[in-house]
This record gives sequence, structure tokens and C-alpha cells, in this order.
Amino acid sequence: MTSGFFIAFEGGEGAGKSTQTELLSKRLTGEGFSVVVTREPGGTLTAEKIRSVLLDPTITDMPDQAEALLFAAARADHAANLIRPALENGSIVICDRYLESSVAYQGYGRNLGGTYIRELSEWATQGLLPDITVYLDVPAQVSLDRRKGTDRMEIQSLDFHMQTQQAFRDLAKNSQVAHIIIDATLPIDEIAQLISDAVIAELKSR
Ligand code: T5A
Repeated sequence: MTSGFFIAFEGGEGAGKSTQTELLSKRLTGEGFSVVVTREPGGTLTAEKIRSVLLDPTITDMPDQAEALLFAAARADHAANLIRPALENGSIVICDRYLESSVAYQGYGRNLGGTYIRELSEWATQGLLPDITVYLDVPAQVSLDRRKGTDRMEIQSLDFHMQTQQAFRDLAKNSQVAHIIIDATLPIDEIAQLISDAVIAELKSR
């Protein structure tokens, strides 16, 4: 059993997840909550080391299966060593990407199978799911225009990113986890207000 509250942010490249996780953290901290901001892949020593392999653009021959297992391995460590302990301490955990990124990118983008990839992550995290997911919906072309770098995932084709975007949209509509769906082409401040209003309402209703 956990006593904190787990918020995941999902969406394509450059959707504004890092921007919005920081803004939500400031707002919730201002309201007096204890907040932990983290990201995937990453968040712990082991998971950050795995991240550097996963995003290394000089690695051009990684099999899709190895990629999927590395994302799941990073998530297993992150869930066990950071997210679950923070929730048990009563904190709000805000995570920039989580399980749905694997379903969208590895399950659909890489065609490894959404159900299989979900089950792999659920096994890796011993069933740790967010209380709520904020999905920032942004067209794939806008994503690519906003991108900052050229990491191993970002350099995939527009088709790949369109497939992941459709998968994210389907997940947001059909998931059993509550989703706040936001048009990520709106101005940054407007998005921040929509998210904090929805999250605070959810926290008050608990
Ligand atoms: N991945 C990840 C998988 O394949 N499987 C998995 O299981 C997981 C967890 C992670 C990569 O790994 C993949 C997905 C990714 O390809 P990353 O660096 O963490 O790599 O990638 P992103 O999460 O995409 O990080 P980005 O920093 O690229 O995107 P963000 O965080 O969504 O966007 P942000 O906030 O940095 O903003 C990007 C730019 O857009 C502007 C910002 O100012 C910034 O310049 N911006 C806006 N501009 C206009 N209007 C708005 N509303 C804007 N919001 C932000």
C-alpha cells in the first residue's frame, strides 16, 4: 500500500513534459505538498546509466528487443528505488514519462506488441501504476520541430513518431488509469493552469 500520489506525464517528443512537470511541481510545492520530480528513462543511478545507453545515437545496431528490455530494466530500478519509497513517505511523485511511453514506442513504434510490452513493465514494476496520467497531445510534426537534440530515439522517422502519437491517443482514451488530456499546442501558461486545476481537484476529491 502507498500513501502518496503518483502523476505520470506522457506524450511525444517536445510535447512540453519537462516544462510542465516543473511548473506543476512549483504549484504543488507552493500549496504545501511534498513533491518529488523524476523522469524516465532515469531517476536513479542505475536507470540514468541505462538511459545513456538507450539514447546514445552512435549505437545503431541495438535490437528492438534489447531496447524494450533496457527500458523495462531502468523502470524496475526506478520504481523500486525511487518512486515506491517516495510514495510510501507520502510524497507526490511527478514522473516525466512512464509505462505508456514503452507501450507507445516499443509496443507500437517498434511493433513489439502493446499488450506484451505493458505486461513486461507491469512485471518489472510489480504492478506500480500512476494514480493519474497527464497526456500532452501534440502533432508528430510539431514534436519534431520542437526537438532539442538528436538522441537515438529522436532521430527515428516521422512515420515512427506518428505511430507512437496514435498509440498515445488510443491509450489516453481507453486506459483504466485516469487521464487528463491536454492540447499541447496551447500556450505554456494556459496548459500549466489546466493541469494544476485538474490535479488539485483530483487531490481534493481523494
Ligand atoms: N522512450 C522513453 C521510449 O522509447 N520508451 C520508454 O519507455 C521511455 C520512458 C526519452 C526518449 O526515450 C523514449 C522517448 C524519448 O524519445 P527524452 O530526452 O526524455 O528522451 O525525451 P522527451 O521526453 O521527448 O524530452 P523532450 O525534452 O524532448 O520533450 P518534453 O520534455 O516533452 O518537452 P520540453 O518541455 O523540454 O519542451 C521542448 C521545447 O518545446 C518548448 C519548450 O520551451 C522547449 O523549447 N515548448 C513549447 N513551445 C510552444 N508551446 C508550448 N506549449 C510548449 N511547451 C514546450
